[in-house]
Amino acid sequence: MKLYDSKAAPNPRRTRIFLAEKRIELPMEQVDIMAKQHYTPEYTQVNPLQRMPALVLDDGTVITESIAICRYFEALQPEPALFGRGALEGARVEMWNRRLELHLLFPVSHVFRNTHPAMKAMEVPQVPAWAEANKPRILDFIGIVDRELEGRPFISGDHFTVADITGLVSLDFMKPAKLAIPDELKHLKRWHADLAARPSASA
Ligand SMILES: N[C@@H](CCC(=O)N[C@@H](CS)C(=O)NCC(=O)O)C(=O)O
Repeated sequence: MKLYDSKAAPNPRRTRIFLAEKRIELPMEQVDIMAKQHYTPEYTQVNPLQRMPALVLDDGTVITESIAICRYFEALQPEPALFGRGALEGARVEMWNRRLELHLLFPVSHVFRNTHPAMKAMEVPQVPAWAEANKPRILDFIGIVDRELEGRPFISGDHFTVADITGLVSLDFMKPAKLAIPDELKHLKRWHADLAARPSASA
């Protein structure tokens, strides 16, 4: 089994944090995005979409999509439960993970990819106006998340889950996208700091 990883990129980081929380160690191979290693014929054969992460099983089966890889390991090693326990908790985790992906991780990614000079060769064409259109949506959404977090430690309830991982990675990704978290979002800042202090955050 081998995980194709890219150290600086947010989606592979979601998978690495998940594995660290489960204390699962895997052989990893770095794919350097800036050196465009993911466009090589060798990697394109692994993932024709030329994206990371990608997990290759011993029989050659390839699993891509960071959350699909996380789900695979959740099924292999259910503890600690990171997708929730039971119908309601599972639904809440799925709801928050999707909300955080759709309304935070993807918009922040649009801002980064459409403004950062290093992404020019990978985001063709770069559309700065699309980055601008996403900025107010991000602020609106993190305001909602801030209000939700009042009175609960984690985004889907009392337990740390994969939704918190998506939250942490998205909020950290705001920095290279040159987006600031407003100071008045106290609950969001407390959540962010707590998640960043977990040992898995440095995975
Ligand atoms: N939805 C995919 C997204 C994968 C993805 O876009 N990965 C980025 C790194 S965060 C990538 O490989 N980018 C290469 C490129 O844009 O050329 C997932 O969750 O794994």
